[in-house]
Amino acid sequence: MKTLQRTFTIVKPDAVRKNAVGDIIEQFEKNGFRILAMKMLEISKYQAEQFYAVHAARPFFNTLTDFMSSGPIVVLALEKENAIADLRKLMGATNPAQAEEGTIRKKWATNIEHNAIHGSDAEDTSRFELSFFFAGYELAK
Ligand code: FUP
Repeated sequence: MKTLQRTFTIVKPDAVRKNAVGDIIEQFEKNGFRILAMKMLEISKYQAEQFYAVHAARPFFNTLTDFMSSGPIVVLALEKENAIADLRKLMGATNPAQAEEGTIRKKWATNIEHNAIHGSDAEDTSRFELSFFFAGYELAK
């Protein structure tokens, strides 16, 4: 029996500014992810700080939250078998200089700060991140 898993992703402001939204969503679909929910929105600095609270003590927290509140983002709930690990693989390394050929960050990221896409890294973070951006009814499918 197939065990479907859900994960959460953000097309970040840099990728939206590069008109990369369509290409990135196409890559999700071509790689077997089902789109459960999706929306485009802007978040405030405070909302970005809440979302990235786990990184509050890191030196890049201020620039990260400035960047994430600098323009529109697209948030998606995705589903497939092994979704969390498979999305991380499709995204590529955090620093695009280390990202493998064929990954989204290799193609679209500018640098480690402006790296095109976010993806949940574990089951607990995916639950938190999905519920941060989507209400229960939007995922009840
Ligand atoms: P990832 O899970 O690959 O997005 O990477 P991390 O959780 O380590 O970092 C979260 C975000 O912080 C990155 F996507 C970009 C930003 N960051 C920096 O701006 N500078 C760094 O040195 C590391 C991460």
